[in-house]
Amino acid sequence: MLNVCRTVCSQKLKTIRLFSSDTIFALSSGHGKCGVAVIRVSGKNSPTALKLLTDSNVLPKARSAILRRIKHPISKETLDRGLILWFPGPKSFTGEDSFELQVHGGIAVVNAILNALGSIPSLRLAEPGEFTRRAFHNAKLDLTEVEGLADLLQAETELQRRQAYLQTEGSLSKLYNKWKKTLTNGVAHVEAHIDFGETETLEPHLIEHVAKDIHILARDIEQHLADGRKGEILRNGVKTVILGEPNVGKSSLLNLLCERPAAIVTPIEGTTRDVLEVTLNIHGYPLVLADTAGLRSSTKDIIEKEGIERALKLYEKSNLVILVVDMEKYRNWKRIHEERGINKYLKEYVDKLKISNLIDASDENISFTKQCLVVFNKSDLGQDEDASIDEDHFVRISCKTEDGVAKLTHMISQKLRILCGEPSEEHPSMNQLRHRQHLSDCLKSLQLFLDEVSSDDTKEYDLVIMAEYLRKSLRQLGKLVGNVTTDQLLNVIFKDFCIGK
Ligand SMILES: Nc1nc2c(ncn2[C@@H]2O[C@H](COP(=O)(O)OP(=O)(O)O)[C@@H](O)[C@H]2O)c(=O)[nH]1
Ligand SMILES: [Mg+2]
Repeated sequence: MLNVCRTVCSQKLKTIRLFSSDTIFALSSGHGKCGVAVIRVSGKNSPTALKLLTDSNVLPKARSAILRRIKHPISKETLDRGLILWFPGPKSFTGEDSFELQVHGGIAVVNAILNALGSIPSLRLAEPGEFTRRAFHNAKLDLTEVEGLADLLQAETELQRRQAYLQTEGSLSKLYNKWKKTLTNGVAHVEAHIDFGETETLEPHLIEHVAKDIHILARDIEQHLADGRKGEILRNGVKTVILGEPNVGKSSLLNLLCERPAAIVTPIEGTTRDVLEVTLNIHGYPLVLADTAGLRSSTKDIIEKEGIERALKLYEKSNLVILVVDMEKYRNWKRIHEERGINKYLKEYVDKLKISNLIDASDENISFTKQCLVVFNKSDLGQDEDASIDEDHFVRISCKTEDGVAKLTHMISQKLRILCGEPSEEHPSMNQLRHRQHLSDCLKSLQLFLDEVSSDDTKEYDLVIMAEYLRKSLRQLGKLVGNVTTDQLLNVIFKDFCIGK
């Protein structure tokens, strides 16, 4: 379809008056058959294009849906009847004059209208993300809002949608712009000091006042950075690895949670070698769940050894571990070691699996170095009265009878809430490495500024250097919201958009 349009675009019909340039159009709804398709046009020749398509000299009422026949600009043939929405700039998504057509979603209908638009000189098919890029250049959105919009289009779960929506609505933007304002104030005051010195026109102790504001700002940024990467984890999905020795039911558990036989299950040890990943939506949180090879050191099989290495690598990078234990084996161990508790068993277990650093345990207490749930599987194979299993992070299940699975899902969702948090407007979380880098650099310069303030007992500050530290911090915030950008950065951000957005 797009090829057809490109061809028509390149063969601009000379019979119609040539427009200056750069009005773009695209199908903004998804490709393929659908009930209604939305076609968007933006740029200074939108009014002319709209008049040509409706075969009228009058533009419709702004921002109202109006039913019209849509005609080919040259042949005047009616192509379809649909709703027209006219958005004169700057009150439009892009900030430019633009309009949208809601037409029947058949492939031929959409093709005919795109071809009709392509036949109008100076109109061309939009590049991916070009509408949003124009909105950014016309200051309709800042960079964090653009990123929020990209995430909104990619969001697969409810909580991802909520986080992206709040960001599109400016939750991060408001926070970062508030910080920018404080910094701009600080820079202005320090520069005034450089220009005028401590004259009567300047407030006494100005630098101390600026330092107080910067101190609060540095603390706020520090707190924002120390959020356990909640926003990033929610955006990317919670990386969860199922670990345990062979044959404990790891693959059975993955199949049960994703409700399909994704992994091969057999009684043969070493069945799973490759890492098998599935993406799940648990109570609105995204879970990237990986089944792995059973961990054992006895194998001579080089393929299984490679699988074990991959499992251990994944363990290092994971946000959440689901440690699977065979209930039968634990019961047998308990019969021999009556005096020893469950913590001892788990400590021996992780030592054997060569993931000792997962657990800190004494007889009474157990703690985990990363978020972890311990699943005692195969509960169907025998009765047991070991009450110590029913703790916060232990759960007894049977993949065979599905007993305990609802409880496990509930416990997983609690872990997901801890890892991702709840997106909120008041305390938005950053969710991209880019944000983290700019904020860390901003904080470094703020700390240098504060070091200058505290290092000089005589209060004879080097104001030139101090102003430069603040300007550097300000530049980082500018990069964050997009006042200071490069084409390279913009290309990276806009590459994730589709045509029509
Ligand atoms: N009785 C019983 N058998 C199970 C249970 N879960 C898994 N199994 C069996 O244990 C064997 C190993 O299961 P699998 O999921 O391949 O274990 P993995 O090696 O840890 O991935 C298979 O024969 C499964 O049918 C369970 O809850 N109860
Ligand atoms: Mg397996």
